[in-house]
Amino acid sequence: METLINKLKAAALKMTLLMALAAGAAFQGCSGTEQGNSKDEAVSADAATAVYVAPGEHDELYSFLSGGFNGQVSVYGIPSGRLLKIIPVFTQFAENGYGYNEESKAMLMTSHGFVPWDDLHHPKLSRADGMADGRWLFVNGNNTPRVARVDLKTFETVEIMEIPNSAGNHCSPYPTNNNEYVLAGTRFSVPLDMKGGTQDVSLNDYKDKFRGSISFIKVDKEHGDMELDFQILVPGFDYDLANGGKGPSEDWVFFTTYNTEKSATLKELGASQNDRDYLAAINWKLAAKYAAEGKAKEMPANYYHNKMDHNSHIAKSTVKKTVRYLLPEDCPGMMYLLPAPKSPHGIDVDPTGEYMVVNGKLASSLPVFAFSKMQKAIKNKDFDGEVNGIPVLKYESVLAAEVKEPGLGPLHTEFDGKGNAYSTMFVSSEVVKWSLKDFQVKDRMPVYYSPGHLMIPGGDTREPYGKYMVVMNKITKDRFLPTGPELMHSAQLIDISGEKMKMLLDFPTVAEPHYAQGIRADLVAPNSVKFFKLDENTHPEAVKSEKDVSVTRNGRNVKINMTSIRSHFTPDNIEGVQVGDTVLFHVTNLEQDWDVPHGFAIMGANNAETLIMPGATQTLKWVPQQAGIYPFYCTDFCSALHQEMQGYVRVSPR
Ligand code: CUK
Ligand code: CUA
Repeated sequence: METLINKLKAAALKMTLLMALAAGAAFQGCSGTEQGNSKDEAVSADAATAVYVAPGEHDELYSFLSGGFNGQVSVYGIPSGRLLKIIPVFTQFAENGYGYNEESKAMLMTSHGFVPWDDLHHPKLSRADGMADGRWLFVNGNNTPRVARVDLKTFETVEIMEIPNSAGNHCSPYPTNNNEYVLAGTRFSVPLDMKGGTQDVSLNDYKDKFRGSISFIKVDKEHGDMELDFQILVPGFDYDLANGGKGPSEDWVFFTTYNTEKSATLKELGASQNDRDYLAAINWKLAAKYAAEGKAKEMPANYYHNKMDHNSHIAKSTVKKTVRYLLPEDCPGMMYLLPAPKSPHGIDVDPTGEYMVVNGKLASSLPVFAFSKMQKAIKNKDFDGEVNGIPVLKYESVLAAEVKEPGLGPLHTEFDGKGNAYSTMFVSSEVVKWSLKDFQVKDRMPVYYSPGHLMIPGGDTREPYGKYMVVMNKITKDRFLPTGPELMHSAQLIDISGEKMKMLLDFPTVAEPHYAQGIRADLVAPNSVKFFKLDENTHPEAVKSEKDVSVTRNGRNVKINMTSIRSHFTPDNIEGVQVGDTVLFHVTNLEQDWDVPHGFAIMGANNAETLIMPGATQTLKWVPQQAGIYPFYCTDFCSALHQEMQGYVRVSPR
């Protein structure tokens, strides 16, 4: 009887959670905050001082927030919340011509053609010895599976690699503790027969013919260049999120999974078939060993790898035609499944590497697995069946503890390095602080509203910087002045240095942030490039002196190799262009000084504008349609004579 009541209670709670998750915003009332009452009693009295960075002063930390469906990364100073830069990654960006000028277009090429949009969720800083090293930022493109690398010397996207055998590159990218690999897992499983090519497979064959993939991307130690080494073709679940181990667990990476029923429709999520899904544990070091020892086979593939050259600043695409793969059933000891609450979201490993927190968004408790127990269970073969030859470990044998009543809808957890964990509760709209010592809840802080990820700078590393926490909310309601039907997305800064959390600041974000990374400013700022050296510019169309400029015709193509320097273009009067010519303006910015880009824009061009960094060369392509005089000008205010930085092209009838 007792158990029946408990079961009913559990079922009722699950329904409430499901309804709440589905209702989303409508459920906000449960945060206990009246809508429209944006004054928050939890705001610390000294909040203003804590976030005040005086004019001319610099922030203590950089934070890199994903832009979600705008395909960009935005950079904020912490604690001020000041927006410092927007870095376009999977999107064209008019501000600096990325994806518009001829040099950068190849960055956005894929096997599906030019795809200048993606859904960017997870920035991850490169690592050295388990700590963020401030060299590169890896990010995922969810929609057309891609992994990109941003160079933090220039804050530019320098590499984008498409991921084959993937659809919805969500549990991605995860650098191992010394960037040995960046791992990328597919969300949707895909039809695979290991022969490659497009497959016309019925969705009725989902169970038998679909598989997921975990990609192992090698990273060059010195330059960061990526290379897809091999993939593990895993059972056909949906893979949601991942995180790597540390210390004792550093050879492992963990993935949350759902749809372990392997069904092509999730419509019956409420009437769940399986009560549990899995946490997949993969020994990446062993996988690399298997691959190196010849266990990996090769299959046809078709994916683009785009790189921006350091010196010419020209992006080039290489099309790759094969990929190596491992099957877990052939690789004993490489992969295990740990039973997890149904449809878990984030998986987060604590700084010591002992605890794996599974954020079961539908569960009423937060299970914490112990790595030492996992190892013991593997050793003792404490198995509870298998899936596709992969052993399933017994829940009780790997469980360290369940955090009781943490809140509703746990999504993500980070750590402060002082023995505490902080979890976001999407439904009850709060951050909950709990202890890794006794697994008891210690504090709660309402946030506005429905938090997704949270980020403590270094909170995913060996040694977090446990002073601040940034919480990224899914819904903004009432925090800022209204801006039409859609409000700015929002993040909140919370002081976590004391026993109680203190609310410090709201700041609007550029589109929807999912995850973020934070790092001490002194690990990035000193390496920031001030300008590109003109004598290292290897662009084939660069002109390094005004006396070398030229206008050359070759059939219907006209090439204009020109220069810009405060405050003129050379040449600035251009004749000899005819209607229908393909005109390439190769503009070299001769400046050798910090922060002196020049813009170049010409009337009527559809890729109308670009911005050329000092020392670099960029190309704008133009096919004039009408005869006439076309002014061009510099778009970036560069000196008192900026307005005079202009010229004309005469386009004659043909
Ligand atoms: S996900 Cu968005 S809140 Cu794509 Cu990391 Cu969890
Ligand atoms: Cu150059 Cu304005």
